[in-house]
Amino acid sequence: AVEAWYMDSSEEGQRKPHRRNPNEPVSLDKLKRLGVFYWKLNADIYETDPELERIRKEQGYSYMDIISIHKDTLPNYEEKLKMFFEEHLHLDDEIRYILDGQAYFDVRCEEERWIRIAMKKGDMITLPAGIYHRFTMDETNYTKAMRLFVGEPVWKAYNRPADDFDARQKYLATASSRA
Ligand code: KMT
Ligand code: NI
Repeated sequence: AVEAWYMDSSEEGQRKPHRRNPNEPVSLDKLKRLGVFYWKLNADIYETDPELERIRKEQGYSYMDIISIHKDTLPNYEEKLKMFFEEHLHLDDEIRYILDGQAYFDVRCEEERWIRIAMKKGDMITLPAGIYHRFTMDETNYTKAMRLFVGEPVWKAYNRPADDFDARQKYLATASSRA
């Protein structure tokens, strides 16, 4: 399964793991209660994978594209990474499937602590609409990810504070009912 942990409080070096000492792991169950869902797939066969097909059908993930994040492949690399690492939310779910390489997704828990989720090849995750989160490369500086979306994609990110959106209020209401 995917590994997640509460982050330490240091702001230095976003690509470092930032584990606490001792490490404070976060379970998949805890992630579920925050509305974060996880699947493990075989990324070697993503082009023909019936399991991926099934998830896409069930969840209505009609749209998909593939983004390769590396300084030589992504236009405006540094600028984009800076944007991705700003704490933000979206009005729709953010669905990512790591096809190669690795990276971190950080999500805020209900107590405002950062949880770091170490995403590796074969890991697929959905972050619910309205959850505050951010993204960073790790020290390997390479990842290739499938981006999925229900219907026409909307990539717009709202940096914190963005508490007045319906999506945020709905998220807070459902997260507290799951707790
Ligand atoms: C986002 O909105 O946080 C992102 O799109 C992260 C980069 S996609 C691997
Ligand atoms: Ni995002």
